[in-house]
Amino acid sequence: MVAVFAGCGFQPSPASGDAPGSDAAGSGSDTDQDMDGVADAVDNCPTTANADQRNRDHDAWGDACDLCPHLATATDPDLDGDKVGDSCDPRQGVTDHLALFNGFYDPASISGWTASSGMWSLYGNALHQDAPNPGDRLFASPAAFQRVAVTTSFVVGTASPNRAIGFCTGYIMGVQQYCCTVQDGSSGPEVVSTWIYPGMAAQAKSPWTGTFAPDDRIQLAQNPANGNQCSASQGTTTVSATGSVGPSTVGKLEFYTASTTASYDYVFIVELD
Ligand SMILES: [Ca+2]
Ligand SMILES: [Ca+2]
Ligand SMILES: [Ca+2]
Ligand SMILES: [Ca+2]
Repeated sequence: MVAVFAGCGFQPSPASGDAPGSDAAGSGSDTDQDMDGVADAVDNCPTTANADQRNRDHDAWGDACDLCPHLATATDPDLDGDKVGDSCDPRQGVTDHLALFNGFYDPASISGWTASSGMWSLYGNALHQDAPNPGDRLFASPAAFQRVAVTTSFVVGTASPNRAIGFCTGYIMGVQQYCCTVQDGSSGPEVVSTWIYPGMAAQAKSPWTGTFAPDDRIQLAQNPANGNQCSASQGTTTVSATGSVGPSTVGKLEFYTASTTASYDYVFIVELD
């Protein structure tokens, strides 16, 4: 069964001005600067219209003005001034831009995403892959991206032998994609792998020292600026596998599961200018 989502996309625009919940004298009106219907005193983005007040990481900043919307931070320093916070900036000191953040709140928030196989659905503020078939995929083409660094987080549902969870960036089926996954080693231990599709040619594998079992939460990140590095993090443990080449052109993002189910929390995409 295939689920196709429709609705409006979401593009955050980091704000300047008063911090959420504050209203410095002379910096704006005392009511509703961004006229989004939420008074400044309680608006988590006082100068960015965000009537929904969505705030994935539950910090002081709403998604629409949070420089790292997936990482709860007390402050969001941004030393290179590219509006991607230091704690999530794939290239410190280089100007890039936040291309997309999607918190998977509801169907309307993933416009343009298409399930090509399996059953994907949104509920409970997460994107769920509920049918553990080999090669279940959900495609997105939110823009004609060039090189992108992608971060996502997922919770493992069920896991069977020959399992994998991850994502690929690149062009659609049959054309080269660069993938970042956690998977079993088929005949060995779990691995973090960066690889190219088609051909399944692994560029690099690293033993995954975490676990890959139901209820595990894993953050997965691909960074082409660092030789197409794939990193998997679980708590304070991070394992990386770095290939020799990175994507030169990408127009698609594909979530991918094989013989497992998962619920994805968000996707965070920085385009490398
Ligand atoms: Ca407001
Ligand atoms: Ca606002
Ligand atoms: Ca936030
Ligand atoms: Ca930055």
